[in-house]
Amino acid sequence: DPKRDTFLWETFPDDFLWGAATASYQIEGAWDADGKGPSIWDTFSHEGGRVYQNQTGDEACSSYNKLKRDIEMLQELGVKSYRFSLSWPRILPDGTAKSFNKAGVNYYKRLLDALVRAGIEPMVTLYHWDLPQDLQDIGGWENEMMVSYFSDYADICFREFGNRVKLWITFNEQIIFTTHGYEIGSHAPGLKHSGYGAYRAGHTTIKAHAQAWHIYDQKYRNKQHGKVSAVFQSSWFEPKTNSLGDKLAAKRAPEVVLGWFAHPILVDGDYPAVMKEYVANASRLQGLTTSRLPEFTESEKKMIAGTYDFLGLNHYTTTYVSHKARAQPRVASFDLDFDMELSQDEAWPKAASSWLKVVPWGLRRLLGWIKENYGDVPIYITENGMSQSGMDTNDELRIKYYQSYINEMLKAHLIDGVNVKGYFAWSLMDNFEWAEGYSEKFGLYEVDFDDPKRPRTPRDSARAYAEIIQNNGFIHPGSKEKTEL
Ligand code: PNW
Repeated sequence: DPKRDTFLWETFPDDFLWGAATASYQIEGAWDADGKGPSIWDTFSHEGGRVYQNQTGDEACSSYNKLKRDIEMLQELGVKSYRFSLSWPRILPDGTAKSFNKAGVNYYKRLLDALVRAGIEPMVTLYHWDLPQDLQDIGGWENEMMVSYFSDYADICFREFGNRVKLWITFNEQIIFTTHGYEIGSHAPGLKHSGYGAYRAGHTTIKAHAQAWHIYDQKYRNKQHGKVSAVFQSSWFEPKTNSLGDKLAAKRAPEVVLGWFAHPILVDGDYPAVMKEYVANASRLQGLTTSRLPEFTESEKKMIAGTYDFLGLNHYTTTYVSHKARAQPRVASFDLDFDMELSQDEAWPKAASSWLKVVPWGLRRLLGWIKENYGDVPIYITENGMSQSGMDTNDELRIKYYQSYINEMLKAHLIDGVNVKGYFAWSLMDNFEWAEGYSEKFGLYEVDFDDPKRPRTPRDSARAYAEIIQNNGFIHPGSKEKTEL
């Protein structure tokens, strides 16, 4: 029983890629510097009433001006890789190729050069939620035209940065930015197109991802020898009770949550059968003659299937799933389409984010599920971490979180044979946590947002993570003494 397993004192393969992650809007600041255009997050946060205490990413961690210190922190941790994202409107202020902004491109070239000098391998995300505002003004991800705008942008990034980047991510967590941005409205662009917004926006992103992968494959792979994939977000889903209904609901959950975006790309170019079935049924119940979930054409399916070189996984927590008939005749909502209800256990230790409980064994089960359903695909855990609310560098629970989640990943690798290639802690430092502003802190480094200099201080967890990296896993204190003698 993985829930009761004891700690595994073992190490990872020598080439295991240890890293830390950030995202442009969450850390860079300099929101209008050197020709940068506005993104949907600039608009959304400036609007007021959208983000905790009306905070914005205008200055954030000032990473745009603190490149040296950020790299020094990565070196202190001893990571081999840094995952960061490019701000599309910094590179193309109006989103299109004709607005090419050399100053923005040069910032990322300076960052990449500094990483090369420090011997740190970049993993670069093209889209971590900061869409150029001008593209939202014509509909954003709900508009099919984004497929070609995103492809142009990806092409430019491969051309400008590809000599230094071997690991590319097209999209970070399509499920989060499409549901929160186009369905619930809690993230930019704040639209509440309930029941169809996320499906339409998601549909576009899948095609955009596939196009970008093909551009890399056809124009750059031979010269640059890199890998391209997407990052998927998924919790682990455990049945709330032993009832058949709950077990079936828990089986459905990863098929829908992870499979919505991973299944088309990794399996057959189409949505999972169970997803098509549930959305079609709920649509019918609502009186619609066509499913709210759009369909791919046969040629689109061919274009989408197999457009990955690895799988990126963001994982934070676990939820219980129970069966509940929720689809209703009058209300259309992604949340109600799958007849499941999510909850969490009061006994699980709490982070500062309401959705985040510490449940390490869920990671091992999720990795096993991925192997069972998608085969031996190389997996990078591209985000994992936990939040606290106040300023405090003494973060014992976060140390436990990292040690136990990483240990579960180690068990998945060594005992269950899951092909895990790397791990990135979220996050290198405290940053702008979207609608929660600066109130939820995920950093290995604490950032003082009241000080204009934005000083960074290592938390105890930074030292604990550095030790895991140094040992390449877990060396029993007893055996360590012996080897040092
Ligand atoms: C991710 N969930 O979002 C994002 O990639 C980061 O930018 C963000 O800062 C980080 O996780 C912490 O929130 C998530 O509900 C949002 O399980 C929600 C969930 C998971 C990840």
